[in-house]
Formats: sequence, C-alpha cells, structure tokens
Amino acid sequence: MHYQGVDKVGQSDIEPETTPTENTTKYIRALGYEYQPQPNDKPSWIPKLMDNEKYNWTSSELATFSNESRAILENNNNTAQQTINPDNDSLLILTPLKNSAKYINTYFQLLDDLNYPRNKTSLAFLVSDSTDQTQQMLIEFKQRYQEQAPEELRFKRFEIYRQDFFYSLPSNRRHALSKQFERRKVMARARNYLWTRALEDEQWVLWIDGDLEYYPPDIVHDLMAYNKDVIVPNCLINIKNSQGEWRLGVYDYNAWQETPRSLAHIAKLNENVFLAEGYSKIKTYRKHMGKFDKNETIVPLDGVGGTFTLVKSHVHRSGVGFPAWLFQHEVETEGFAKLAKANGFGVFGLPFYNILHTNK
Ligand SMILES: Nc1nc2c(ncn2[C@@H]2O[C@H](COP(=O)(O)OP(=O)(O)OP(=O)(O)O)[C@@H](O)[C@H]2O)c(=O)[nH]1
Ligand SMILES: [Mg+2]
Repeated sequence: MHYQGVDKVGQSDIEPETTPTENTTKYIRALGYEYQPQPNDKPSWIPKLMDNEKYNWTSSELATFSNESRAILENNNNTAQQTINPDNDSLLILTPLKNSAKYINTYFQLLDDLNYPRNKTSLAFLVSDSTDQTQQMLIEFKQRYQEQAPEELRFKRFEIYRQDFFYSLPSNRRHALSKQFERRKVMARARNYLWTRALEDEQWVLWIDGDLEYYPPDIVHDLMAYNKDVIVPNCLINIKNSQGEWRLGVYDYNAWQETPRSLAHIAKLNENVFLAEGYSKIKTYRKHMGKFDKNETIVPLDGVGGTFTLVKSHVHRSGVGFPAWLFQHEVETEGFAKLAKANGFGVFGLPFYNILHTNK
C-alpha cells in the first residue's frame, strides 16, 4: 500500500467523535434575531489581516485574470450548449462556514457583483463550531443585503442555520494528512445538513466556499450554459515561490480525472483506504484539472472540490449528497462526484475558467 497514512486514518489515528448532547443537535436552528446589530451599516469588527502576507489584487489585474478565461470561453462558444436561458431558472447558493469572519466581507462583495438575477437567487448558510464573529456578521449582512435593501436588490431567500459538530482542529493542523479523513467527514455532514435543510424548488444549487478571493461576475451564466449535472471551474491560488515572487498555482487538488494508471492502482487497494489528494506522500496517479491543456474547454471529471461547484438540483434530489463514509476511497466532495457518476450523472470541469481561493 502506498499511502502509509491510510491505516492510521482508518484505524488507530482517529480520535473518537464527540457525542453531541441531545438538546444541541436535535434540530438545525434557523437563526433569528437574538443578535442586535450595530447602528452603523458596516460591521464594526472587520477583522484585521493576520500577519502572513496577502496579495492585494488591483481591479485591473482581476479584470485581466477574468478576461483570460473569457477569451477562451468566447472562442469556443460552440462547446457550451447554450440550450437554456439560465435567467428563467432559480438558484440556491449554499455555503458552509466555520470561523470565517475574516472572509465574509469579500464573500459578500463577490456575491454583490454576481449578475445572476437576485430575485431568482436564494442564499443559505450553515455555521458550525465557530469561535469568531462568523454568525454575528452573517446576521448583520442579512439585515444589510436583505431586510434593509431596496426590494429589487433582495435575494429570494436568505437563510442562516446553525449546527455544531463539536469538532475542533487547530487551524495550523487542518491540512495535516492524518487529520483529513475526520476533517472531511465533518465537512460532508455539514454540507448534507445544509442542502437537505435549505433546498426548496430551485433548479440549481451552487456550492461556494466562504474563503474565495475572486470569481467573475458572469460565472453563473457561464457555467449554466454548459447545462451539466455537475460543473466546476479551475480554482487557483496566488502564492509566493521560493524566490519571493507571487505566482498563480493550482489550489483545488480535489478536481481530477481517473487515469488507467490510477484505476489500476485503486484496484489493488483495500476498500478501507482513503485517498487524499494533494499530498506528495500519496501517489494517486490521477490527472488534476490544473494539468489539462487550457484549450480543452470542458473535461469529464471523477472528483471535484467544493470551492465553486454548480449542481443541477435533481442530482441532490435523487439522493446524491456528500458521503461522510468512504465511497470508492473518497469522502465529501470527491465522494459526491463519485456517487453522482455511479448514479449516472455527468461531472465536468473547465480547466481554462479560473477562480481564486484566498491565500490567507
Ligand atoms: N458549517 C461548517 N462549515 C465548515 C466546516 N469546516 C469547514 N467549513 C467551511 O467549508 C468551506 C471549506 O472549508 P475550508 O476549510 O476552506 O477547506 P479547504 O479550502 O479545503 O481548506 P483551507 O481553505 O485551506 O482551510 C469553508 O467555507 C469553511 O468555512 C464545518 O465543520 N462546518
Ligand atoms: Mg478554503
């Protein structure tokens, strides 16, 4: 077995899940008005940037970033089916949040710029186990973007739910390999609690992580035009290389395609093996979305991440959620992709269409 961490994760290294007390998990609380907002219209606790460096994008750099994707999109218009008029549909944007206060301003700025019709867009958030101001800030943003906004700017719905899983992990340990299986299982549960609670009659579900730095305002139309069951853009990150220069690199290693070699490798694995991506210790032999030629405008995928994932609601309604158990060696979003494919749905990625994850 190549992945030495597997036995650890599957057996001895797992800390027992805390058993939640009955009265805190009996239901997901829809949050109400217990929080009193500040009188000024900006949150007074906009978090200070942490010590590590953050790249400050200028608007012209972001426009260039976005135009590069758009140029390829427009050159390849025939690839997108353009069979639907997305604005006739309705969209539910789902975002799980944990200790996300420092990202929430950017989250809402990006949402504000999104040009999908507001009255066809609903928002739902699930907050878990947060020790910062995430929940209070969300409530304040709800007041600003919904209750105090002019009617034509309001979203169709704006729901905030709270469900704790009593799982904590120091943020500097959250990418430790030995923690991925349990961390991703909790995230799977959070996503399932959210979509099963929030989905009403919308045709599309869009999963957006709370910590994105940028996505283009047209992205919802652009992705919907492909008319796929599940579709993801390519999520990048701006980081400093060893020479101290800022460089764009792949962030979302969860978007990948199986290869003959990866399938042969999987065939030899014990069924209890969890295959985490993006760890040099683990050889998976898959083709990550970042490795596709940018001229390949759309590629079938076998794994996706959740940073920005557009799903036709019928996929979820058919019972396809985020496995919090191993399904074909995966959990959470990659497990979702595998489960979707096993149920006959199509899962795709756009290697040329870039969005940005925060580098903080
Ligand atoms: N409700 C809820 N949301 C969570 C939980 N864990 C993570 N999230 C949120 O899920 C989304 C994805 O989690 P991230 O921690 O960003 O995962 P990641 O992108 O793989 O890793 P980093 O961004 O590098 O930490 C974010 O919006 C998080 O705030 C959880 O236990 N409950
Ligand atoms: Mg993230």
